[in-house]
Amino acid sequence: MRLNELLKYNDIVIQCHDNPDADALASGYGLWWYFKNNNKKVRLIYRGKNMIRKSNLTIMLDKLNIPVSYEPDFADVPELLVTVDCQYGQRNVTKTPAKHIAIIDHHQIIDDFPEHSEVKNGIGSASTIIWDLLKKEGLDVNDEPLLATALYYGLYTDTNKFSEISHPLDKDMQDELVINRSIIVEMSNSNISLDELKVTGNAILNYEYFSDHKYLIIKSEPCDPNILGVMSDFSLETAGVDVCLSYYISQSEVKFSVRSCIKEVHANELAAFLAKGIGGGGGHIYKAGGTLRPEKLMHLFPLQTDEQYVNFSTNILHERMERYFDTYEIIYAKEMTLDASEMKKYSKTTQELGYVKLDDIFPDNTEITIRTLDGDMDVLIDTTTYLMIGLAGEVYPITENELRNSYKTLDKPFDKTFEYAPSIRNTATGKKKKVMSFAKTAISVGKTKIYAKPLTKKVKLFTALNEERYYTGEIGDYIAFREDDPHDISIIQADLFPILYHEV
Ligand SMILES: [Mn+2]
Repeated sequence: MRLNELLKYNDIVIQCHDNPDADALASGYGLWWYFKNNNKKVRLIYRGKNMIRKSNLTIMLDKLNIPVSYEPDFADVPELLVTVDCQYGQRNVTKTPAKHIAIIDHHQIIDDFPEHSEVKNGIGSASTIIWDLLKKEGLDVNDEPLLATALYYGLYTDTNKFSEISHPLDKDMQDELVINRSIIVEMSNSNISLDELKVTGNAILNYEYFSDHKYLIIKSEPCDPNILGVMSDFSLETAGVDVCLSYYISQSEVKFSVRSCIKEVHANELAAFLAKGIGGGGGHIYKAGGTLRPEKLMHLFPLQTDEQYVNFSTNILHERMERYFDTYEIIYAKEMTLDASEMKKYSKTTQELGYVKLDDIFPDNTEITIRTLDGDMDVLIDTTTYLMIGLAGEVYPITENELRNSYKTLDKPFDKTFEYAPSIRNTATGKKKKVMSFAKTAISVGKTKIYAKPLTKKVKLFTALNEERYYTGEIGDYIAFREDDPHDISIIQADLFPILYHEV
């Protein structure tokens, strides 16, 4: 959806979810600003039983001039109603009748969409979606410093102080916003009330420890989701604790936060596992979080009473935590080899990839950050380093020698579109360039053969080159090693394998 599609309406109401959080307020504010600039009659409201009381939010309303009003008894029927950070008809947003409905949200899709909607599941905050939509209309929110600060705080609070960010668009916004830092500091230091401090203490007191896999489960009363991160960060410092899950169950959702301090467990992967099919989860290697949706849980189990809902949610988290550690096998490629007798021999199929000469983009010796859908990567530019761009937009550095040995390079541009086009930022100056405009085509000519087989169990692979960070292979993906080097083990995605290799 483009925001300008909504300009055909004149009487517009933007509604946050009940008990609005910083992200709902910030994204609503961004949208309000857009309509105001376009001379529309626009109101920003929230409804429900409770007026905003949390100290960080009252500071936010006051210092950032958020033009929101509390309208528990709202009776007008606007021409257009936009719900932000929530979806019309869901139980966390009081129903407001309107002639037309739009929704802008970053939560799991559960219902049919109204005529106008922008719902992006993998994004860290609704603020990011608004920021992106405003950008597409050619607007720069940095022209309005208080708005920029609000959007930043929306993402900050929705991702546990940025620690649970996983989408590159979130990182782009975090980098590009010019904010009032002292207001952010003030808000984030009024985040916990004295009551919540007690909630934190009580939750930690009642931890459950599972010694077989050294993890801790902490159940809290419903609280600000950020407090879950506080609990698990603190508890992870305990000796003998490698992984920590903290969670609460509220009417509208189950929120959880995951921490890991061992290289064999990536918190983001565990979070995705816990929420698979019943919500969403993600973040970073060490810190991650997620949500389970009651509507999704109900598909698995008919939840009639609140007690059933609470018990079922509790059980499913416990059961998945326990099961997680049995779902995979760990391979340390430096010390291990695979049994070739169960594998078939393949050779690489000729294909077109992209390559980029890095010192075409920034001068020799520049430190850069390459941003892709899979994450950020820091690289120091030198005259012999190239970047390869794979079929799915994945990016990896390669030396000039490797490039010459395995590929035939052409002068032809490599023009492909990906969900998120990789970008390169000069780490020191912040100057950003699009990778694709420098990319040319390379044709693979590799003659090396591999042995490969599809995985029947999930694998965590520490390659010989990267002993610190594992690659995950799901069931159906291929595990392979090079005929000329049995320790050069790799994983190839199920959908890419038939494109990249053919049996010999
Ligand atoms: Mn949100």
